[in-house]
Amino acid sequence: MKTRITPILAVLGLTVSLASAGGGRPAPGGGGRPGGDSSGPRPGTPPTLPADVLATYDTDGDGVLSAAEKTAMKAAIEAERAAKRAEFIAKYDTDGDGVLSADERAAAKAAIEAEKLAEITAKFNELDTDASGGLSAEEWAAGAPEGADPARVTAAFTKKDADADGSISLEEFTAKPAAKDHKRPGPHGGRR
Ligand SMILES: [Ca+2]
Ligand SMILES: [Ca+2]
Ligand SMILES: [Ca+2]
Repeated sequence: MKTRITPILAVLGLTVSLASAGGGRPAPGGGGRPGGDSSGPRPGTPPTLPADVLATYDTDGDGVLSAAEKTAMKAAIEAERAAKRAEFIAKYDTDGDGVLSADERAAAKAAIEAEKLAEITAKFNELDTDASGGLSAEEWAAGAPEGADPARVTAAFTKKDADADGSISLEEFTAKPAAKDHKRPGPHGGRR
């Protein structure tokens, strides 16, 4: 289920970046990992790059990305993002003026939410094998990923079953998980 939602989240992320792109470009090169380059002696397998990425951008085939290859990769990724952004805008730019107005953005968000809800509902119906309109603990467990820790599956069921009637309704199923991580006021203030 996680994997199904991820692409949508990616789109949502795009929405967010669109929102921030309205005023100006997002800070270039910000964030990233502290420490920069991976200087660890790890022959053959750079930890951060999947083989297909390497295959695509390691143009001289020496197995590592040179600075120039990295630059090309960044440019390619940026171009891809721009293309996706353009596609996204084109999709939701209903008045065709080339930009997303607040209304259009809201519509885009609603459409994405609706899509997400439809997907979650489909998943729910898939799990609700007896079509009772609720997920029993058994139905829930049957939908758990193979090899999942039963205790955790049960715990997740209990958590989802907000009214504790032993069945997860569609409403309970689609409800956003309650924010459970209270920020503990740690003794070591915020680090920058
Ligand atoms: Ca528009
Ligand atoms: Ca059921
Ligand atoms: Ca319930």
